[in-house]
Amino acid sequence: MPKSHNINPKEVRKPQFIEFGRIPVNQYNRSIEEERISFTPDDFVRIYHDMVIIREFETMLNLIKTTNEYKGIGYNHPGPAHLSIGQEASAVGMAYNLDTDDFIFGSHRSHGEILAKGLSAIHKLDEDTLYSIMKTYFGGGALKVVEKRFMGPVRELAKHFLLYGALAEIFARENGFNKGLGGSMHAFFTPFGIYPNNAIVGGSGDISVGAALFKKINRKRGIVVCNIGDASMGCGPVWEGIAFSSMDQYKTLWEGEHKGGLPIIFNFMNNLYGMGGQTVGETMGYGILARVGAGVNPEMMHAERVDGYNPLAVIDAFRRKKEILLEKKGPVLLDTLTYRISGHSPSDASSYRSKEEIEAWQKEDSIIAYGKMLSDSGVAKPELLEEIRNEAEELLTHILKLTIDDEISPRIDLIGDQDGIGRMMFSNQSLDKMEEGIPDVLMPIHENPRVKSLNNKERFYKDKEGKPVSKAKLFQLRDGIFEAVIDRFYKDPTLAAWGEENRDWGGAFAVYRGLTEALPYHRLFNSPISEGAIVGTAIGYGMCGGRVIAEIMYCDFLGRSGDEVFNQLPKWQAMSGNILKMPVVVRVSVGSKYGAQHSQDWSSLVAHIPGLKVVFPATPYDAKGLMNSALQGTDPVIFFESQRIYDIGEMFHAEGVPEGYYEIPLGEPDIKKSGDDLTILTVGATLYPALKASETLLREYGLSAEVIDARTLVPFNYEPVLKSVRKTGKILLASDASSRGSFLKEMAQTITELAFDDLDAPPVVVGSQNWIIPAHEMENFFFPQPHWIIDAIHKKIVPLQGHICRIDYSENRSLKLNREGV
Ligand SMILES: Cc1ncc(C[n+]2csc(CCOP(=O)(O)OP(=O)(O)O)c2C)c(N)n1
Ligand SMILES: [Mg+2]
Repeated sequence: MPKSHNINPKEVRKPQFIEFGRIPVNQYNRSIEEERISFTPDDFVRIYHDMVIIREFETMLNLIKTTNEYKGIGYNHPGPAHLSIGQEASAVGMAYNLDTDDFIFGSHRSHGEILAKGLSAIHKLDEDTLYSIMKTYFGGGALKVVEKRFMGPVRELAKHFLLYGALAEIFARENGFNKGLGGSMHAFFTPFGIYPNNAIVGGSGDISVGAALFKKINRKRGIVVCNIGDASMGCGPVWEGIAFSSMDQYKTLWEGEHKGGLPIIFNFMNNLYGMGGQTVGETMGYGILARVGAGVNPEMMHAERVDGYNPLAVIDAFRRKKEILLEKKGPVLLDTLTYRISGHSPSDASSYRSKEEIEAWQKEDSIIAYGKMLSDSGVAKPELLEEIRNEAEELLTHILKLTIDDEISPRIDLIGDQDGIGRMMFSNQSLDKMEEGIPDVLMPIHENPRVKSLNNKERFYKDKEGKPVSKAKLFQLRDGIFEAVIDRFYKDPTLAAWGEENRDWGGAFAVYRGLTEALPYHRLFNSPISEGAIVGTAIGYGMCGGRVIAEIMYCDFLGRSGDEVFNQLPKWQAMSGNILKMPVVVRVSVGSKYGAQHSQDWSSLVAHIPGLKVVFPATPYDAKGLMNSALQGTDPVIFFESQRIYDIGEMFHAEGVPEGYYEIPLGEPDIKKSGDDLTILTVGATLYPALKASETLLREYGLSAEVIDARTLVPFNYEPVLKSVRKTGKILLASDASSRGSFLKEMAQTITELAFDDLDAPPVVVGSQNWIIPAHEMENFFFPQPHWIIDAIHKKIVPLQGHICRIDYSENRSLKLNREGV
């Protein structure tokens, strides 16, 4: 179904000029007097108060880090503390107009933003809601600690709770907002709309766009603010996130209430440095960061530079920008100019900037300057401001004492419970849908053309007479995946899918053909060629509570989403202390025929990373059942599909692939052919060469091989494999991954440990060569072939009578190849 946007050559070939509009820079110039219509005296003072709390919190941390002491209280904190002393006005200004429905994401330097947003939420929530949040969060552990020692109004109590929860998180205590598993650079508290902060520079750049998508697709209230540093403008995920957030399709193709721009502000906390690199004059070339917005879209992202040293200027900007987002005219770029007086980290010797520069900014210190504005205008007497500062010191002293007391604030118990963190890696839930509701679809499922055509397909590879079914009539592996996917789209209203060529094209390999007819744009759409953001946005969408299928067109492109797949997707469930779930399935297609950069099986790389489930089906029956399980779960699943077998029919279940719903639990290997003399364990498409090898072994050498299809790499139940090995005493493992560092080696090692006494020979791994993948015509020299398996058995496991090896599996060659690094 082509889009109706015809591109007219007469139009686009016309000569013209691109005109840029003006980008405001530090245009705010109102006095306190003029602002009195927008703020009460209490509001003005609260802004001061919030800045002071943040300053004192970080001053305390700075002293703890540099002198191991604050107000005579000693403590050693070996972990990180990236302070934002100097940046308080930016944080408070940012949070002032945000509601708890508005989500903020941040960076490694986000303590100030957490506290600012928390204080803003405490001010806005009614007391009952506030108390109930504190009481129910992780069973009220943190509340009990602060409540026992403070009798006062709920909002004041909530301040104690906020400071204690944040500090306990930084000091890795169980009462921390994330059970101490996130720490300084990752801490967050979702009930106040504070979403993950990210130790990877620019990491929030695409994740936050996923949160904005979640709001838009699921009609949720609120906006998203992505707080990141100026130097993160050099990061791929930030550019990709911006591209993703500013796609034309939101305004041109999405329909009804879903039409319009994404509700997101990229708020660059522009302190002019990235560690020691100066972003103006050295490491970037934008001059004024806000300029970048000009190139992104005709609206120039409504970009603006705002003076982040004046809280009122930032509040004003956020008020105006939030309106733009609510009018569905996002995204917005804000360049919030500020300065970090503290070092990048407490060990920073500030060798990259002059003393004069720091002193000049200190002279303009926002807390002093704003305090002066309040006292000069008569809004607050200097004594009141002093009292606020003194109270902040007292409060922080109190909170510090509570937090560092091992009795009051212990760490999670890893002696009594060795697997305490391990259990948090996955949420392991089984949910039909992430939310109640009626899914947005365009037609009843039975009217879908692909669904109808699948009704007429043969669900087993042979017909009743035992003849192979033609490809045109065959229910293929790709059809199994399709059935699981479309079924879930009709069950779970939150499910959305995106990736390159996901829509009109029908998926690059025809897995999604038929979905375009079934689904509106907001549930299935083409993404930019931004593999980082394809996964990153899925992460943001998932952590907000939506289920998503992201697609990476070729496994080789996983490299482009390395940070998202290795650092973000697997970690947020545990780093949140299990507050977050991650119902994200990443479909990854493993290619062939296209050479070195389009044919790699990188399942081993992914299986190495704790926190990911890794699936690699090889049959239509398994593909459907495993996809159903992946989509029923709440954990991140990397779902590998081999392009070599997308069109294969079901060969193992004579009754064919069921039309209805069924699940195959993740982690259960499957015996595809039973045998007594030798076990062959395969991953992915290598099942088929292994089966061929097993036929030859029986025919020519009288050896009966048991062929087991791993189906899943992580998790993995070794029992069926061990049972087989106990019977056969021998095992060979085969997959298309290059053999060095392959996950098969991990499996071989585990099998050796668990079944050493039952083995007649060491487990043998047959993987692909440690080469580039050559052209299709030479692929047989790269990927495991049936005769490689037989040669390896002969040479390394059991001599086969009369067998002559074609492959040199000698020890000498193995030593030589390893010596050469091949
Ligand atoms: C991907 C990545 N590269 C490098 C680092 C090391 N690092 C931590 S903070 C930082 C500077 C970031 O500057 P900016 O984004 O402007 O934020 P700021 O520290 O100024 O708040 C660097 C290079 C990192 N954490 N992540
Ligand atoms: Mg910076």
